[in-house]
Amino acid sequence: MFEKILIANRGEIALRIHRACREMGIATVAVHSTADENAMHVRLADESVCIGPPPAADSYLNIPAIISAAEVTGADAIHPGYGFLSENARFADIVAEHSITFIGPTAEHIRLMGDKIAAKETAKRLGIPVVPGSEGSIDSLAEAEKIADAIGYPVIVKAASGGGGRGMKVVRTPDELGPAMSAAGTEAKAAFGDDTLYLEKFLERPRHIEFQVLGDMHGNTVHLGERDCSLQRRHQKILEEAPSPALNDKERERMGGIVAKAISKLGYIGLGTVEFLYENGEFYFIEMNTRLQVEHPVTEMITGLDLVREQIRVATGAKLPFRQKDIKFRGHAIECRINAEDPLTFAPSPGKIAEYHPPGGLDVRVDSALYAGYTVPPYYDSLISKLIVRGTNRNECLLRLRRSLEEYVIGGIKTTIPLHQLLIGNDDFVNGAYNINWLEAFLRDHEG
Ligand code: MV4
Repeated sequence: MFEKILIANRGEIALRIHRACREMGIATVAVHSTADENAMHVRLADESVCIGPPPAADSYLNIPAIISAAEVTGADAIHPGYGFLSENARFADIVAEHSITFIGPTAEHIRLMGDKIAAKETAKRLGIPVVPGSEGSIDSLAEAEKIADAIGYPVIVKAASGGGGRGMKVVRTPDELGPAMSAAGTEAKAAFGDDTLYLEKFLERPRHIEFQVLGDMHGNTVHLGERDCSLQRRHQKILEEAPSPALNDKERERMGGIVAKAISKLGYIGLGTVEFLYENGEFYFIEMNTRLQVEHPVTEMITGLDLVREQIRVATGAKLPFRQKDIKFRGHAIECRINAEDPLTFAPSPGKIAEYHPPGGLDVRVDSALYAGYTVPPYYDSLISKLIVRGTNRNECLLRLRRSLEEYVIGGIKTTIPLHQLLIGNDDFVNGAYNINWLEAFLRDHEG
C-alpha cells in the first residue's frame, strides 16, 4: 500500500480524497495556491506545499511544481481528483516517469478516451451501442452532406477533442451544414488546437445516463449502476440521481453488463464513467470519462462502497474485493450541487462565509470544504458543497432532501440552495419527467 499520497486538487474533492487516505492509514500531502493558504484541505493534510499564485494555470495545473512537491515530500502516488490534471495523459506519463503512481487509468486509456472519435470507435468495437453517424472524422463538406443525407437531419457536428459542449453545432437543414462545420472547426481549433470534426444524428430529447465502472489489473471489472445527470445548465450539472427514474432493473442489468464486459476487454484499470444519451428506450454511447467524478457520491450512497478507496486499492495492483453479484443497489440517492452563485442568474458570488450550519441526520451527507469565516476565492470553480441524500425509495429521498435543504444555512454569500428548493417543488422533477433540455426551459419560465 502507498505510504503517502499527494492530492493534486482543492476544495471538497481534496478533502474527500484526504478522508479516504486517512481511513486507510495513508499520509497526505496537500498542494495549494497562495489563494488557498487557509483552505480546509490544507489544514487537514499531514503536509502542504504552496505550488504557485492564484491562477490555476500557475498552480493546480503547474506540472513541474506538483512533481517537485511530490519529490520533496516523498509521496509515492498522486491523486488528481476531477478537473485540473485528472484527464491529462501527458501528466500521467510524467508522473510515471518520476516513479510515482498516478491514481487513475493508464495514460494510453486517458489519451484514447480524450479523442472522442477514437473513443466512439472503441466503444462500437467492444459492443457498446453508439449514436449513428460518421465512421471517423469528416474531412470535407461533400462527405458530411452524404452522411447527413443517409442518417437524416437534424445532425450534430462535434469536435474530436471536444468537451464541455465546445465545438458542437446542431444542423437542421443541408444549407446549415457548411457554416456549422466552419464554426465548429474554428471553435475547436481555438479551444483545443485541433479542428478534427465528426458527425452524428442529433437526438432531440434524450436523458444523460452514465454508468460507473471499476476495473483492476487482473481483468476483473464491475459496473456500479447508473446516474441520471440530465439536469444541467450550459453543460454544468446541477443535480444528479441514482438510479435513473427512467430505467428499470432489466435495462440496468443489460446495459451495465454490456459496459462492464467492454471495459474488461479494453483492459481498463481504475474508475471510469461511460456516458450515454438515452431516448425512447435506447442507449447511445457518447463519451467515456477516465476520472473520479463530482457525482460519485450518489453511487456510493446506493452501493455502500467507498469509490476513492477502491480507486486507490486498484492503483496498488490489488484485486477487486467483490464481484458483480456482490454489488447490491439499495434505495435512491440525489446529489445537489451547491454553487457560490446567484440561484437564478448564476452570477458568481464569492466572499466570506458568515454563517455555516450543514444539515445532518440519517442518510444525509455533505461533501464540502466550507467553514464559518472561510472566504470563497473568486479564481476557481464555484462548487462549494454537495448535499447528498439517500432514501429507501425515490419518494423518501425527495422528502429527506427537502428537509435537508431547509436545514442548510450558508450565510454571507449567495448560493444555489434556493434553486434546489424550487426544483423539488416542481411536479415534473418530482415525477422524474425530465430530459437534458428540461432545466434550461424551467429556468426561462422562472426568470420573470
Ligand atoms: C449530443 C446531443 C444530442 N445528440 N449528441 C453535449 C456535451 C457532449 N458531451 C455531448 N453533448 C450532447 N451530444 C447527439 N448526437 C446533445 C448533447 C447535449 C447534452 C448531452 C448531455 C447532457 C447535457 C447536454 C446538453 C446539451 C446538449
